[in-house]
Amino acid sequence: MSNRFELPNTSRELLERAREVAGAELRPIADAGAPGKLKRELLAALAKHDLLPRLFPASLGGSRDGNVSALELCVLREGLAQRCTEAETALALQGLGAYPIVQSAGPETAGRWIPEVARGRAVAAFALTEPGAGSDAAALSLKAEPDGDGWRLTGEKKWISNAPAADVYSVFARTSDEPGSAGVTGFVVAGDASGLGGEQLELVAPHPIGTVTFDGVHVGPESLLGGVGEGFKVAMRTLDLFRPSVGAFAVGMGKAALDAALAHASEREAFGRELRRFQAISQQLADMATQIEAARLLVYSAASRYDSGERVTKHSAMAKLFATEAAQKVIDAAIQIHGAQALERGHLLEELYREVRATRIYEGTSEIQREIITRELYR
Ligand code: COS
Repeated sequence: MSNRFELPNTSRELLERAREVAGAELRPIADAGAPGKLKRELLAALAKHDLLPRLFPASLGGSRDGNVSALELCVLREGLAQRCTEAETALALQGLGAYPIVQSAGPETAGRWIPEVARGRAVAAFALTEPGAGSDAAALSLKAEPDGDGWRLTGEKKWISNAPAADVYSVFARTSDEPGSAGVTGFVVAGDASGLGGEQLELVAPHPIGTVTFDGVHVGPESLLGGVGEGFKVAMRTLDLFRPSVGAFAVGMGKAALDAALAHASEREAFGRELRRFQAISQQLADMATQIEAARLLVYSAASRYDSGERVTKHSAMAKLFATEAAQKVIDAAIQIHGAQALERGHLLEELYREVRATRIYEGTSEIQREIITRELYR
């Protein structure tokens, strides 16, 4: 990146390509399937168009020369979100579920799973949250007890995207009685492991999400993500990478809502003039565009900092916080400008309104992002 304010041409081209593929190829696949259900054909199409493999290094079956680029992840998410949120989320969840394995599993385990995830043949999931541990992730209680040369996992995860149908889970469990983050260890768990169960949940978020139950699930020593007791850091490092990209998803949705509002305000007339001729509307359009632009700058600044190796915990939290809050406001304003038609089921804005809400909760609520930012300010 030549500076922190403009995307390089190659990134702009990738964004445009992601948007086009999403509209022409992915949207029809998403619309043909049942709402909220896992769609493997969407992952296959994301792989066929070389979008999903771009998240992973060629050495692990992806199509990148090197490690992940946070900038490219954001570009892909923003582009896909503008035309097909379901494809966007399918791509993002493969990354979120798989990155603990890319970054922290042994080469054999990474080689077993990542090429399959990168090619859309295996579905990945990130399993941190529990019924009793959401924002306070270090309070998790899924128990991992020594079992032969491995461990036995007992307990429950909840609100896990892609569960219970995922093929591979990055799971965070407690390996010692020590309270807090020090007793947390990460494991790779195969979706068909004996004793693993779960059920789908119906949520306002339209992507697949469910519970995962562990009834004495045995995992071997090769399943470790990092060292024993290092799992919390594995999870936090993954979130540092993915939080700006949740912001990019929000920017993409906000842009789609702004475009719809701009078109409507210049086509629709009331009291003898176009809606955009009313100051009440034109001032809102200006604020919406400014919010989206500010969000975009924060997102790509955090991503480019990540790629240059900087510590990004604060910027990552700022990008997610601002972009998701901004997108919620922008989508709400776009609905207000449209009136009742935007509330009809199946209208783009009705979809975006349902889709954007969860982004202020998952991967750390807005309140947690603020907590992280303030802690970093005092570091
Ligand atoms: N990268 C690397 N290490 C990190 C880190 C990061 N971003 N954030 C924290 N750590 C390390 C700390 O350095 C600390 O290590 P030491 O014990 O060696 O000093 C350890 O992890 C514990 O950190 P901390 O004391 O800050 O943990 P807390 O329990 O106070 O909580 C927050 C930290 C609030 C940041 C964490 O619980 C969080 O992110 N919660 C939201 C969870 C979430 O996003 N859930 C969504 C799941 S995906 S849908």
